[in-house]
Amino acid sequence: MTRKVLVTGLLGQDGSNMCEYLLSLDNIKVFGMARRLSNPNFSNCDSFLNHPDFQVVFGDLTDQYSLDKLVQEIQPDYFINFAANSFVGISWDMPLQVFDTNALGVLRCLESIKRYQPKCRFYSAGSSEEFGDVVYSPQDMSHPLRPRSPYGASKCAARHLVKVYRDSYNLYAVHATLFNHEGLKRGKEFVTRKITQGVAKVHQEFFDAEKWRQRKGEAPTVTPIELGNLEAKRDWSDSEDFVEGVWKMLQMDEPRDYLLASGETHSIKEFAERAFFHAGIRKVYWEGEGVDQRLLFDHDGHHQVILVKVNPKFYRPAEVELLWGDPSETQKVLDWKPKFSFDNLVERMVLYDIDIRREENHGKTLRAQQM
Ligand code: G4F
Repeated sequence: MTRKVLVTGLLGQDGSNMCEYLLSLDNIKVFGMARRLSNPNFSNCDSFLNHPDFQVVFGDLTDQYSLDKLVQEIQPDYFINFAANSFVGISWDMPLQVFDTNALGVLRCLESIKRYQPKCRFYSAGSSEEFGDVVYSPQDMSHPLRPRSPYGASKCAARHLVKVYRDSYNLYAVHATLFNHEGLKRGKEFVTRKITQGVAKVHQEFFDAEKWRQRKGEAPTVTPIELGNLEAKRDWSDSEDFVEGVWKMLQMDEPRDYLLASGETHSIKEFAERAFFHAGIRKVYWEGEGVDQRLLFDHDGHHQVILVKVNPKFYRPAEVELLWGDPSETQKVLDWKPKFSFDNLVERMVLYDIDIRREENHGKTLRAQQM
């Protein structure tokens, strides 16, 4: 029998990866929900937009009516909520919008399911930001909730609401605490993509043959990547691994909460070093302290090239300094194992961004030749 799955957050990284994954399975009809924007960007959905078992639907987590209508019309067997305002940094600037989408949005989904499709299995995307100011490492499912941002608080509220609805109405509702997860569709406002796009730019500047010839004996001019807190540590995985884990959660007999993580933690500095490494820029070193820290490369043994520097405008009002998850219990229960390591992830993202830049540049050169 064909199962119907409603996936929200279609245009984002996780929503589109989830749709792609589900469409690789048999007997599943996927409804991808997007907001009605004046200029929506469907580029993350290129690979499946025309799939016969896929349909775009429009709705908004801040509009109960739109959710009710979709649930009544589709009668989904599964409702996977990946829609959110997912950028922690912006949550201090628009806390009400973030709370409305991330917390009340989950409440609206639960209400629609309770009223119109109580047999539907619901997934709510939780976050390691719920742990915030951590008291032990690695963090497991029992770690207390100590959010540090309006975003983290909104995810804690969603977590409580899922449990309340599960207990009160016997809904199959799951909230999973997902640690950081990245990939080729990651938005450029997040630190990993900002770094890999920045590295690709530096790579191009370094190896641009034209410029190189003109600069005999000089250090190449490159655009340093400007970052905030370099010491923060994150537990990074690949979103493609996580969507598979999420689907497994919804196949279990009983609903409960879960935690997905890699089980490793790395600093922003380490991410940047590995990213330059995979771009072939290897003998790099850090100099300075605090806001004066810089990642450097010695060109020809004596010209210092700045690759990364600190810009305090990227500091947050309150920081989560360390996230490091313990996925062992979830891995065992779900029989789930990630395919990508930290280093695979960095390498994939960097090489992908280098390729994109090459293609863009090739396009520019062709256009210039045609003029
Ligand atoms: O990449 P980030 O913006 O991700 P963050 O805040 O950890 O949140 C991500 O993971 C959460 C799960 O833990 C998700 F719930 C959430 O939706 C999102 O996917 O920042 C990572 C770290 C922070 O400590 C930040 O202060 O990088 C630090 N950082 C340093 N410089 C920077 C920058 N972050 C950004 N975005 N830009 C910078 O220039």
